[in-house]
Amino acid sequence: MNRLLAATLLSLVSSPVLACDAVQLGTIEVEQAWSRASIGTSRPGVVYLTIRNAGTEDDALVSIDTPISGMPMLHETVVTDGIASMPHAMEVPVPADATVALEPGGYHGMLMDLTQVLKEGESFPVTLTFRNAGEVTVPVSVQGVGATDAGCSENNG
Ligand SMILES: [Cu+2]
Repeated sequence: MNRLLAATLLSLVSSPVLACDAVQLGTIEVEQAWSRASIGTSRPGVVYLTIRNAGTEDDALVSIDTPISGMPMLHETVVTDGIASMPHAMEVPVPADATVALEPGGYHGMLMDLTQVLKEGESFPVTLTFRNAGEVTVPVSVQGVGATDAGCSENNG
């Protein structure tokens, strides 16, 4: 797989999906950002991604933003006595020298009030704000309705 430079982000609106490629922000690396196609705009969309903190200081993802949602939020799926709920997460801890995944069944970005239908094969930008590292915008690739991962080949483990 070709790893494209983060500089190609400058053209992310019109470029093909680059979500499998890592985006660097200091010692933070974000990769495999993906979402699912939506039936319409009445139900919230999701964002999943992987964050690596190669640094020696703990950080945290404190908010997400995207033009395709009127109210993007961080959620955590919690199962208590067999019943799943999705409380609002104030932040997602990203400890030093650790990899944290926003993934089905765990932390995720929830995109309330979608402003457009999410179509498979398209992508949209999401801006992540970290407490220490600051902001970075990554392209999120829209997978099929039943997708369970980013559809990237995991060859750089
Ligand atoms: Cu949620």
